[in-house]
Amino acid sequence: MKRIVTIQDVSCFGKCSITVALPLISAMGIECAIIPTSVLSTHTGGFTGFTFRDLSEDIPKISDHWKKYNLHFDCIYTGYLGSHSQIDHVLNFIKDFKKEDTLLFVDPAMGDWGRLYTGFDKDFPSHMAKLCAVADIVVPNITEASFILGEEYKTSYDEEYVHTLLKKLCQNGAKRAVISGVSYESSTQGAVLYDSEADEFYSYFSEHLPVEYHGTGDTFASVFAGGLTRGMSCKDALKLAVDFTVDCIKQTMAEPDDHSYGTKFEECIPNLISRL
Ligand code: PXL
Repeated sequence: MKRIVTIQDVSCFGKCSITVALPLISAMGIECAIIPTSVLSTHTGGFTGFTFRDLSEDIPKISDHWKKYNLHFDCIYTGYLGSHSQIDHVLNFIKDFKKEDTLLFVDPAMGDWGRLYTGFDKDFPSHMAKLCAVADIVVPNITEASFILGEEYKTSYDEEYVHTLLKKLCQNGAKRAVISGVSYESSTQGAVLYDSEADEFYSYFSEHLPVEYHGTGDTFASVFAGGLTRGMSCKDALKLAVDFTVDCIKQTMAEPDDHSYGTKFEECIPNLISRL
């Protein structure tokens, strides 16, 4: 059985980060260990007055304990990290636990719609860039890619802009880069991949739905990381992750209650399993 450790926050209500990654990765038949980096009462989008408990100090302690048991991970998947020091702790964890056969999958979750999420200062992206530099695969959205690279954020762009961002993400050190939430025309949205070793691009698009729900980036990243860890090709894993994310969005749209804090991904899990 394959094993992933995911390192990101616990948002107690709101469906993102660990509360999305853990059920999806488990459903994909992969053991999922976790390192919670902070505990928030809700995620930071659409809620005010949320609590934030920083668990940075626990990261090296958990790591030291695990070293005694020689734990092996097929994939280290990092997501939202709430402070500069958490990034430093994660870099140390990687030194100790990334082996030759460990995939380092980095989702630099820190912003969307051209803005950083509440709580991040302007220096945070350059710190996150250090983690992206050591990744086997890095999966930002357009906002995150532009912040990491210090490039202009554009709401309307063409393939050349996206390809340039992808190449620059690999020049920063990542072996492969994927940008999610790419939309060249209003009716389609998807993800674009660049593999620096093969010098090859691949894109996969699905429908662009006129809604925004929290946690869709985490849904995409969890299924993509899961697919790669199961040994799927990068293209197949990317396709699965895009299709599943769209499936979750459609499922959420189908019921008219206000559910913008997260998607109804749970109801789509049987569809995910049927495609493995
Ligand atoms: O989905 C990304 C995410 C993860 N964790 C926290 C967040 C967000 C996005 O807003 O606030 C705490």
